[in-house]
Amino acid sequence: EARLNQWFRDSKFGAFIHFGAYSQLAGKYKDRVTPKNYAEWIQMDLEIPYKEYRKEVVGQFNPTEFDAEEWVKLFKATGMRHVVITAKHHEGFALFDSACSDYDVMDASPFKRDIIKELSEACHRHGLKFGVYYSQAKDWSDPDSSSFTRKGTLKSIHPDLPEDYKPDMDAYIARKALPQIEELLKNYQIDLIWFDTPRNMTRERAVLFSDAVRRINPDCVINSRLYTMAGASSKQVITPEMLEVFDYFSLGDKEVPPKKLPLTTESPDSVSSSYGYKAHGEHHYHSLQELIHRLVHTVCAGGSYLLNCGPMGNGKIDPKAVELFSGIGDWIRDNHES
Ligand code: JFZ
Repeated sequence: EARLNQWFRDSKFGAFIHFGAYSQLAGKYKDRVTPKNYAEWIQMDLEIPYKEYRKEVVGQFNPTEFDAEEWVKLFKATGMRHVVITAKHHEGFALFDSACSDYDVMDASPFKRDIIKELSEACHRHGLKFGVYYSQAKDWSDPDSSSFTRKGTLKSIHPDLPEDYKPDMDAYIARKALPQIEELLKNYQIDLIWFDTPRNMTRERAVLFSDAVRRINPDCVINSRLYTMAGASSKQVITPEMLEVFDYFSLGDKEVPPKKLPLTTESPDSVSSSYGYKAHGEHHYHSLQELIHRLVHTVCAGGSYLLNCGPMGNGKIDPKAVELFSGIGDWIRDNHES
């Protein structure tokens, strides 16, 4: 019997894309290099105030060489069958045309092209399934989101707030996260939604999202990070109530799906030590051999492998990532029995 997520279980190999205003910084902002691995975390790790980031980074986001056709041809040649792109990462800037927030590609950046529209259409034209990553709890542009975990960061990123400001996560969800999920599901053909880092997500909050997704698009696949990082951490257990909410588990980086899980499992990974494009500071690419090993390891354990590349600020995928993707595609073709 075919299940809701049959296509996903058959896919086994997808492209993950971390693309946002941070991509153009590549790990460095005004001579300051991000101290951590992930280049997409630069605003938080360097504590760049929201107003400054909006003006200096989002206001400069102009990936004029972005070509959805070219990306999709590379993903197909790599042997990938689905694509998941960051529609909104923790920085809060949306790569699609959003009516409920002006912190989006149409209103806050000079680019003014709907990246989610162009990429989703190119994917469907070429027979690839299309999914969006959406950071439902963390949003550094919104003081009410569940973002400011490190002491002092609410104050440094939003300096105009009163000293005793108390974030109201439900207000953020009602005002932005939930309406944007509804917009994405209504305005684009979305096969999968990849929630992430569910800080302070309660069951009630998670159900708001899953109900909205199911109402608009009953067949959409939903990942476990809507509600829990169980699976990503071996210490957490999976309870039956979690199973109602989503369809599959996103495991931690480099993990093999545990055999006992009843659900479809997936391992996100990146071609390098960062998800967002990085050219400064601590950074290394994995070898082709290592990536093929991880792909085989994950798929042979029954899971799906979601391999990330972070396109550059101009919209091109960097040559090293292209080389690694192409190498994987060659390896799959060489080993395919037809
Ligand atoms: C999260 C994000 O914070 C990060 O920027 C990126 O989008 C990544 C795919 O997801 O980071 C995580 C979350 C969980 C693990 C690793 C990175 N984990 O459990 O191993």
